[in-house]
Amino acid sequence: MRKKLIIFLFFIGISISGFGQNTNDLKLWYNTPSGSVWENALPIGNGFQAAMVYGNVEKEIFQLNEHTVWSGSPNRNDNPNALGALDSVRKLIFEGEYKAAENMANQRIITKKSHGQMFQPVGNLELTFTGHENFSNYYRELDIENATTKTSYTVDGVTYTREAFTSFPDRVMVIRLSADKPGKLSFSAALTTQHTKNDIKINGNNELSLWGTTSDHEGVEGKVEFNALGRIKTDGGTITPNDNSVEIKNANSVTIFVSIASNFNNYNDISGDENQRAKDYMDKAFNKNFDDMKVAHIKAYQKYFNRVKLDLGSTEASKLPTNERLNNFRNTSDPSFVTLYYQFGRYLLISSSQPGGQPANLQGIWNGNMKPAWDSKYTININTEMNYWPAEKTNLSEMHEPLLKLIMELSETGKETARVMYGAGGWMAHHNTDIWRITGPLDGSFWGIWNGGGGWLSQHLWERYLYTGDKTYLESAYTAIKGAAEFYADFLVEHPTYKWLVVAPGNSPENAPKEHQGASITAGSTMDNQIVFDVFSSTINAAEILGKDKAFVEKLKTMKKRLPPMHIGKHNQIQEWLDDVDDPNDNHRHISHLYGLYPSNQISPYSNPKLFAAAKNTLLHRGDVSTGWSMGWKVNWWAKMQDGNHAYKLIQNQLMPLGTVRGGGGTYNNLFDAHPPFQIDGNFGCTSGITEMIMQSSDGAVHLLPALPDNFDKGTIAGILARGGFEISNMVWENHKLVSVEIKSNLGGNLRLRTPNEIKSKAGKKLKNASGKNPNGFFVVNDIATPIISEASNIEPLQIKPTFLYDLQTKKGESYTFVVK
Ligand code: FUC
Repeated sequence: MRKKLIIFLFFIGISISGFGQNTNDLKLWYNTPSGSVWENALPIGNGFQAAMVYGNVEKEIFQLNEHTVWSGSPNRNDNPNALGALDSVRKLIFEGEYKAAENMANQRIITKKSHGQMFQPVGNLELTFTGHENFSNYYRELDIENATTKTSYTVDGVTYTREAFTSFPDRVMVIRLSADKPGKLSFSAALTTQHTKNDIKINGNNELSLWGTTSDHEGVEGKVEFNALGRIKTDGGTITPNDNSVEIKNANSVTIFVSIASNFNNYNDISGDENQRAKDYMDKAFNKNFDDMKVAHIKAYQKYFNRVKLDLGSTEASKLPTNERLNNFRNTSDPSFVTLYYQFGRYLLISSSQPGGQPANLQGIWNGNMKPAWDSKYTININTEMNYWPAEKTNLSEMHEPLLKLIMELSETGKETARVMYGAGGWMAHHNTDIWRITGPLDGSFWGIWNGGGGWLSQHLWERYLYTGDKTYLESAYTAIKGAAEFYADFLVEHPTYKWLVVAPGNSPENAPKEHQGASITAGSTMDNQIVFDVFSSTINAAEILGKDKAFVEKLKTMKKRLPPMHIGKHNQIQEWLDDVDDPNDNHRHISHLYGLYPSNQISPYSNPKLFAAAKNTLLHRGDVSTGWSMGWKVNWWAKMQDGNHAYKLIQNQLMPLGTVRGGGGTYNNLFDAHPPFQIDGNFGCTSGITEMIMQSSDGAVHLLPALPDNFDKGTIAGILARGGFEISNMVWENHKLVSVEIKSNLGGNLRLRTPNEIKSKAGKKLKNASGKNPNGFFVVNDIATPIISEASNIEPLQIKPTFLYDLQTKKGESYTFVVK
């Protein structure tokens, strides 16, 4: 009876303690298989190779991906006709002939070549278990503390277990199948694919091989060649090769190793040998012991994952399977579901973005469709940036590297685009890119005319420096940071009416005011202005830190003064465009003009309270219902508005089964974010937003507990990072009050703390009250121009919660503990 109870507790994943991040809180688990639904399957990955694990009983599927398996081949998509059309397009915009300008842009600026390539699946590893139709005791899980999956069930009194992981150190996927009685394991294994150019064969008697070439797309020939190998090790029983599969009979246990490689070297070179690579990974791994590999895998994974611990408490609601928790979340108190979702975001970033690999694309590294939505590429007018919002602050700086590398590569390819299309120096990118690092405009002018992709991305290079303080890194990224500014310095043009320097053509991503004839093309959209402001500011700051380019810095300072200020319009909103044409009933998913609130820091309750109040109205006008990633962005915005309850409401909206709210996104059973369809940006955006509810560091101070909702009345967090190299080593709050916090200073310098209640040092010493600007350079907030307020506006600052502001000089490497006063 006792034994049964223990097994029962194990299977339903009951957490014994009520408060404390115990292991069961870090599992996605289910008591039904995935069936044919991809979004029920569980993602594993090591940044290079990935799988969706279905956990089906009779026909198990591991849907395979590899990070470089993309359609097409090295190519560029600039449209050189743009240069000749630029003046005419600008003239039409300035004359208010927006539709005509858009038509001309479609003809002469938008690419006539590739609109971007597709991230494609490799194929499936399929395991068929004849006679397993009638099963009981079904259980499957994804353990995000160990980055492993497990499926188990019972047939005819025999319990079968499958474990799988994609090893970080060994670069292969390993699956171990076992039965609790000897000689009971019989199944067949095969590799399948949707690629038409393929070669599937069996090597010797125990190795499956799938070779293929990716698709031609958008007039670009598919030339990525890949090879997946599945080599099988049996304990007992027999293994027999068939045409395209192998048959295992009466084994005690079986281990399957899967390696995948392609010929991709970099965006310009696909001369690698996929077969040799796949064989090398396989040969290195195959003689290793499963348990040893698992230990090494978990150790490598936990090096990153264990850096952050979050505990928001847990309730009875947490004891149910993940799909039921998702169903219930909006109607119950299940704080540890937020913790799970938060840590799942970190799990996904570690699993889809590793140094040396491709950055997480629209679906991370998980895609089963030959023609995925939006090609599963890199949309850089929000989605790709959002993927990396959690990177630095949730202590996963290394995972940022693939994106930083992509940006460095775009700073090469985008140079030619800037020159050929716009006659400008520096580099630029439009609203999408792909593995070939295209930088031309695609999808039609409405979307593609936007040219801020390079500028926005370049801020990630600067942000990396603000968190790590690594000057050698800054030096290596400087040319790219400066290159983004050089583009704008050449491209900006004087607005004939307002005399400001504006981006033209440009747009406010994917949105258009009714007054502009349904065309998005414009001059001086608020987001473009904010991005140029940041690009210039970061370049000036970086150049001054590195002691470079005095004359260029002076030039940028002069130009910066001529950028349009932000505008508060007649509806007391932040204007999206230079003209006051916002529709308060517009609930478009992009709220690009709030880039200045988050991820940037141009809208602050402390330095420009009226703008801050206007940002709130903009958020209220747009409403809460939106696509997955848009909800993720809104969590960050409401956190910046210091409104924890509204941020929490967005988390509730996001953590709903898809289809609960009409017109909105939601979450799939495997906790993948639903745009719909699946897009991983919403997962990452929400993980970032939860951090921003607990700690912010972009507005001149380390702000502790800025936006706690009623539901997070007590909790602890450890390991998150602030700018300036400050690590919140441990923070405890209760009844919405900061009880204690330990902060490690990795770089030294002034620690300016903003807290919701008074604190003192642990030794009882009174802290110095802060005043003036924070002398710590990592906390620089660049002064914005005074906003222009419409005569029709009666905007007033909001009442914000009082806070306490302290300064403490810290020493590099030392920790400081503070307690409630
Ligand atoms: C942008 C968004 C869409 C979608 C796509 C991938 O175009 O507006 O909502 O997320 O990117």
